[in-house]
Amino acid sequence: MLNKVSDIGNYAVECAKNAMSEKELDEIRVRYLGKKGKFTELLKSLKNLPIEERKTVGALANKFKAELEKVVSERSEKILENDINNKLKSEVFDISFPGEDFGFGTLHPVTIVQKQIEKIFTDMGFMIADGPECVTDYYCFKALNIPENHPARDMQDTYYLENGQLLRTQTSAVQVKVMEEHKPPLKVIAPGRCFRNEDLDACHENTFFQLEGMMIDKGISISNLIYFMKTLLTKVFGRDDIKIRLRPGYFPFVEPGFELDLSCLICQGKGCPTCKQSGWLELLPCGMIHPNVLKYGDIDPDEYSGFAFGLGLTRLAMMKFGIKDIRYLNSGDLRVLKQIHGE
Ligand code: FA5
Repeated sequence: MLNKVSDIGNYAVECAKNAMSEKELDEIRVRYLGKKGKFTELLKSLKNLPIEERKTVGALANKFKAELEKVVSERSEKILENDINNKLKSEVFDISFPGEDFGFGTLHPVTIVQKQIEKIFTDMGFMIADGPECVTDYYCFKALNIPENHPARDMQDTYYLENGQLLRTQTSAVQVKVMEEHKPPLKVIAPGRCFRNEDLDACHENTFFQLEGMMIDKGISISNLIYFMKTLLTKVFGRDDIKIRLRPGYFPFVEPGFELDLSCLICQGKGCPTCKQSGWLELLPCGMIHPNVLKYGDIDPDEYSGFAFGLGLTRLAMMKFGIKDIRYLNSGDLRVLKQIHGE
């Protein structure tokens, strides 16, 4: 009986030592150590042996059982280690391989031009003001010398809100607010989004950007206005051969008022859908601030004068980047927007 136990034990231990996989080890576990395994059966059959033999055979069987358990557990660890090493060897990790493309974004064309103009004006000592997009009638119209029922209100189709306010139709809505908070000498620009209930076409959107500018001090004249407008356009386009025309323009908040048009850079002034075949694009209305507006801002018009302008920022971005239709800019179509980069 002792020989039988030794043979089974040695064979089982040898099998466990040579097992090549977890599956093979499991089979050995079940065959020798399981509920119906050979060692379990052997220990059960001890009761049929004489007492002396029962002790020696039992001790030997328990010794092999313990040894087998130990060998199975050690072999299991070794098999796991081999598996990991083999996997590491087969999975080559190339640290020079290019990473995954996360698709970095770019600045929106209007933002690119806005930042450029902010730099131009802050370099000349202007500050940047910010105003809300929802404003009261007072700041958007009344304080700009446009009383209720004034026909000039029809020039801009306004979105009115249920709370009695409105979506600003022009960045000029910041003018009097700034005058209330800062006193001359005053040099300020205020870029921002405007809203008008427009019929859309290649150069009209219902949501677009303007950039307001204002300078108030003693003795400010039209010469100052023309100097800053010229500097603005020359620096934005990086050349001084841009063709412009200045003509009288009516805005109740300036006197005199001008329309500054840009020769269309899409068709070089020949006429195209972007400029409605006229060869010119309305871009930069401006003028000398009306004395009534200064009074609304609590600034004495007998002591101070100033100029103001309302640049069509979205249209300027179109001209700078050769974008033929304004509707591309709000379309969210990344195929269009990704083609445009800043300097
Ligand atoms: C105004 O909004 C005046 N507040 C400008 C101003 C400011 C005049 C200070 C005098 C002194 P206008 O409605 O013309 O003016 O708009 C100014 C510019 O905004 C236009 O020349 C044009 O370039 C741009 N613009 C106006 N409406 C739209 C629109 N629907 N879509 C895109 N750009 C527009």
